[in-house]
Formats: sequence, structure tokens, C-alpha cells
Amino acid sequence: MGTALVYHEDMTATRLLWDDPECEIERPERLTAALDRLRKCGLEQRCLRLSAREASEEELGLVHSPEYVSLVRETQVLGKEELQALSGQFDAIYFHPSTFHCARLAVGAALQLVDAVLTGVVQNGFALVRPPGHHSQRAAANGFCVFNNVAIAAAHAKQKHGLQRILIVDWDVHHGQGIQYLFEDDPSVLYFSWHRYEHGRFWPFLRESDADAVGRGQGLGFTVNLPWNQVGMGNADYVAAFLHLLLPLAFEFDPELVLVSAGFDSAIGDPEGQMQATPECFAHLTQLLQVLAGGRVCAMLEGGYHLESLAESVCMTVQTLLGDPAPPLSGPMVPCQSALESIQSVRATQAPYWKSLQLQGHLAGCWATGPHLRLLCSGCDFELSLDVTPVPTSPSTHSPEGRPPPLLSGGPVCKTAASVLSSQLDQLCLHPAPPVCPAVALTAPDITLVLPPDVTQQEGAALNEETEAWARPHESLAQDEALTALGKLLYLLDGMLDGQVSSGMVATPPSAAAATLEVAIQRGLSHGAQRRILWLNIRGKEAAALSMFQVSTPLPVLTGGFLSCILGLVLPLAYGFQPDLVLVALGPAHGLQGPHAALLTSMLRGPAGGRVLALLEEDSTPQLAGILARVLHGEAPPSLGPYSVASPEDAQALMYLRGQLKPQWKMLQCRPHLEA
Ligand code: Q9C
Ligand code: ZN
Repeated sequence: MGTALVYHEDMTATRLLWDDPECEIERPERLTAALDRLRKCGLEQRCLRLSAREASEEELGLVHSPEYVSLVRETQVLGKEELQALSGQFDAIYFHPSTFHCARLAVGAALQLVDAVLTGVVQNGFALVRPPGHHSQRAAANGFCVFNNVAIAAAHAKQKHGLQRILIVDWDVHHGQGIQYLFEDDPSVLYFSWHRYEHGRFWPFLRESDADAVGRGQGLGFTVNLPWNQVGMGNADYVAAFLHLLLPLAFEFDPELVLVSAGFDSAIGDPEGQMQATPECFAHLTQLLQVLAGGRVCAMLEGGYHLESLAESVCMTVQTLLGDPAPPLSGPMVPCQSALESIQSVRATQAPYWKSLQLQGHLAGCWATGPHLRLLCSGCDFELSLDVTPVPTSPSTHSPEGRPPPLLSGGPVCKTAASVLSSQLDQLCLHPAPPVCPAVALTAPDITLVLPPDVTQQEGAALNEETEAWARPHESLAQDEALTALGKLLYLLDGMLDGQVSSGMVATPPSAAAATLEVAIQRGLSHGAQRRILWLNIRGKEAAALSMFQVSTPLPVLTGGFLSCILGLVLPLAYGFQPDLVLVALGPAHGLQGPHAALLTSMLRGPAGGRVLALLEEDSTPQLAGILARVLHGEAPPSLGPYSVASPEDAQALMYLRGQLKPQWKMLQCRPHLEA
């Protein structure tokens, strides 16, 4: 299933006919610049092109008053002076004789997109429209917006398709107060908006844009405002807002459809927003939303006034909708204090309405934290082990033979028992600094290995001397089958590291899994320049205990615990680490259900530019192999099903681990430093 691109050239007709510095930025070139760039990048050609239709007056009436629709209809025959006079009755609005036609096309485009997605013609899509819509209200134009494209699309999805849960994500830099007003008391529409606010000193200067506007009546908790109180918010701030605020709520809400008020005035270079997020960030935001609602994501253009930044950001969004991996994010992934204050304040304000925000464990106690720590928690059926080795300050050391030292052979496991912890955390081990190596390894129980399906079948993996050389130190790699699997893996790994292949999957005989993984890590680290590898080893408890340096925590089996582990721990670490490669090993007794494994794998494509290599064991089910292959290929993971909260034990273990790691890994933070 593909991606729709809905457009109509007529939407370039409306333009400002008089001098108005505030309105002149909303110009026809916004559409042509974006479309030109989509063509030049070959993206337009990959989409299903739909020509926009005009919305009917009945459709406009889904959210607008008949009087207001008539007023706009009548602007078609007004002269310039009259248009200017009427425009002056609204805030930041200009009318043009073509406005009614253009605005009906913009709404029609949004409706066509929703219809195409909800009837299964396409998986997702982008409506390239103007005028924008999110400021427009029941009986008022506002902020360049005439009809509320996204709000009408949501009302239509409810009325014509019977949807009961629609998520609207408004990543435009302005508050879409029009959408907020229209769905304030409606629990079937969850409206999330972040916006430049500066404590109320930025347009539209509304008290109700602040974090404490949470909806009313039945809709309490279904309006989520994240005000940015400083300009300059960047990639780390936006990703942190998604991981720590929007996504927990969104998974709990479990939408059937995601609508994006896709304004790109929140991107770098925009004169309105003054923010710093790069165009690639919108690829990541899109990818993070694609794990919801079975991937049914409809993005409608809102603002965006820096033509280059707008065009590139639109391309990033469309490319991601098409299933391509998001390019790696640039810059330090450290959210700023002001962003953390905002995020924390919204989490606190919304907590009464959302179980996913109530997962605060309550562990007292301080721990000796060092750059390296080892923690083992047991007491539940599964466990997630997480091995974090900091980024080296010097390139990885090599043994005399030119090989990196084995990652997993080292000093003895240091087990310093500490009964200080609560009953769930029964062992704490701090161990001496592990060998310097640019790898982060996460070990968790519960995943499966699969044979590569159509996606990444690698045939050119003939046994060669190099494979044998890598295998030689490992007894378990002596057998033919193990060698063959290793050959495939090395071939695939080289393809990924050279940029010819994005992602892949390899199945190994169970007895050779550990050694194969070790070789994969060493090979990855020794390939070319310094590499950063994120390694997730997901397996049963016994196996995890063999690993040398690791932090273990129970792998939550309830949906809420699993999600908080992924959103609150694994992804922040991964985004903060900015790996070149992610290795996901699903070992024996990994215990993950297919949808969980698929979600994890899918989301790990983000931090590594899509370079995810899944290692499965040969006795994994074909279903698991298939599902992982599809998500690696860019398909949406299946839904996790109804939300169930994390167990107190899981929440506590997770909170402890996060507390330990936070000083090193800033993306784990979701609240500002309370002390200096
Ligand atoms: N310098 C949209 O992005 N002017 N509308 C604000 C502050 C109005 C923005 C002036 C901006 C309207 C869809
Ligand atoms: Zn805007």
C-alpha cells in the first residue's frame, strides 16, 4: 500500500493583493517550492497523485457556521478595497477573489486523503494545500486560515467512516487554537499541539494555549498543549517531546487514524518560529507516528515560510511516509532546560487523565553511580538486560593481529550484592571500567530470529577466508551451518556499513548465536572509521547472565510496561547514542510477542538511519521472521492491542535504571534539573 500526494495547481492562485508585512509570507511559492523539490527528489513520482476536489458546503458545515461559509463565498465577487476591508475584521488574514475556491480545494484535498487511507487505497499520504487551516474557527478566519482543513477531515472521519478515536498532531510552530476550540469537549479527538509561546508573549497571545488547557467536560485530557517558552528548540527537544509526552498518550489512546497538522514553521530558518529543528527531524517525527493506528497517517500542510526549509521538510515527511528510513539526526541530542520544563509541566498537568503518565515508581535511595555500572534485577519471568558502554574518547584499540579485542571476554563478572534495593532489585554490581569500545549493548528477553524473506536475501555470501578467520576463535562456529550463517551476516553487515543495504536479517543455529553476535559486533566496530553500535540482546534470563557487562531489568510483559521501557529507556538511549548500526539479537526464550518485537524493531530504525540488523535463531517462527522483515522494510507494525498499565515492579525497576543512566544519557531526562 502506497502514499498519496494530494494537490491542485489552483491552490497557488490566492495571494496578498496589498501591503501587509504580517501576511506577505503566506505566498503561492510555498506550494511550488515544495512540489518542485518533491519532483527533483523523485518522490512525487513514487506517490499516488490525486487531484484535489472542492469540498461541498455541507462538508464545510461539519465545523463552520452557514453564515461564515456564506461570508467567505461572497468574497469571490468583491473588489480589492472591499477584500482588504473585510480582511481587516480578522486577525492575520487576507482574502483574494480565489480564496473561496482555494480554501474549498484545501478542505477537499484533506477529505480525499482521509477517504483514500480509510478505504485502503493507500496506507498514508500528504495533502499539499493552501490556505492552511488550523487557526480557523467555527465562524472566523484567523492566521492565514480560512477553513479548518484538518478539523473537517477529523469530523468527516467520524461521521462518514464511523471512527471513534482520532489523534491530531499539530507540529506547526503556532497553536492551532481553531482545532482546540472545535474539539474541546470531544473525547474522540485527541489534539496535541506544541507551539512557540514564550509565556504568552507570542502570537496568538492566548491564555488557552498554555499547558493547563486540557479540554472540558467529556473531553478533559483530550487537549494537550506543549508551550515552548523559548525559541531555538531543536531536534533533541522535539524528539524528547514525542518520546516522553506525546507517544505515551498516543499509545494509551490507541487512535484509529492520525492526522498531522504539518506546519514547517517549526523548522530551522523559519522567520516565524525561530526554531532549530532540521528537516530530518520531520522524518523522525513522521516515523514515530507511523507506529500508531496501523500506519494510517494523513499529513496536511499548515504553515512553513522559509521556502528551502519548507521544501526540504516536506520531502523528508513524504519520503518517510513512503517507508524510507529517516536520515540520522545531526547535532548533540541534549534537550534544553526550557524544553524539559515545558515537557515536565505538561506531564504533570495531564497525569490525572492518563495512566501512561502515572508510572512513577517510588524508589528511595542513592547509588554510587559511575560511568559504568552493572545491575542485575531478577524476580520475574523475563528480564531486559541493558549494557551501556560509553563512547570512547579514542578510536577502538586493536589487538596485534589487527582485530579489535573481543567484546565479551574480559574480567570476571563482579557481583557485589547489595540488599539496599527494594525486593525487586536484589543485586547490584558495580564493575571496573570495561574495555573501551564504541558500543552500547542492550540485552532483553523476548525476541525471535528469522530467515531473511524477500527483503534482504543475500546470496553472495560464499564462504571465504575472511569468514573462516572470524570464526576460528569460536568453537561454536566450526560447523558448516554456523559458518554459512556467519558468511551471510558478514556480507550483509558490509553492505549495510557501505550503505548499499539499509537493513537486514540473519538466522543462525541456536548454538552459534552468541559467537555470531560477538563477531557481528567486532566486525561492525572494525569496519572503516570509528563505529557506534547499539546492541540489543533479547533473550531469556539464563542467557543474559552470560553476558559480561550489562544492566538488567525485568522485561515488562504488560503493554504499559513494555511501552515505557521502549519510549522511556531504549529509544532515548538510542537517540542519545546516535549509533551507526543497531544489532537486535532475539535469542532463546526471548518471550516477546510478534507485535512487541515488531514495534521495537520498527522504532529502532530511527536512531540509526535505518541500519538495523536483526539476528534471529533458526528455530524462530516464520511469522516472526515475516513481521520483522516487513517492519525493517518500512511497513507499520501491527497494533499492540489494548493498553494495560505497567506493573509496579516494572515501573520501579525502570525508574531505577533511568535514574542511574540519566547523568550520562541526557535524552532520558523528561524533567529539568531541580538542583543546580
Ligand atoms: N510575528 C500559520 O502558520 N502572524 N499561521 C504572527 C508574529 C500570524 C501563522 C506574527 C501568523 C499566522 C498557519
Ligand atoms: Zn504556523
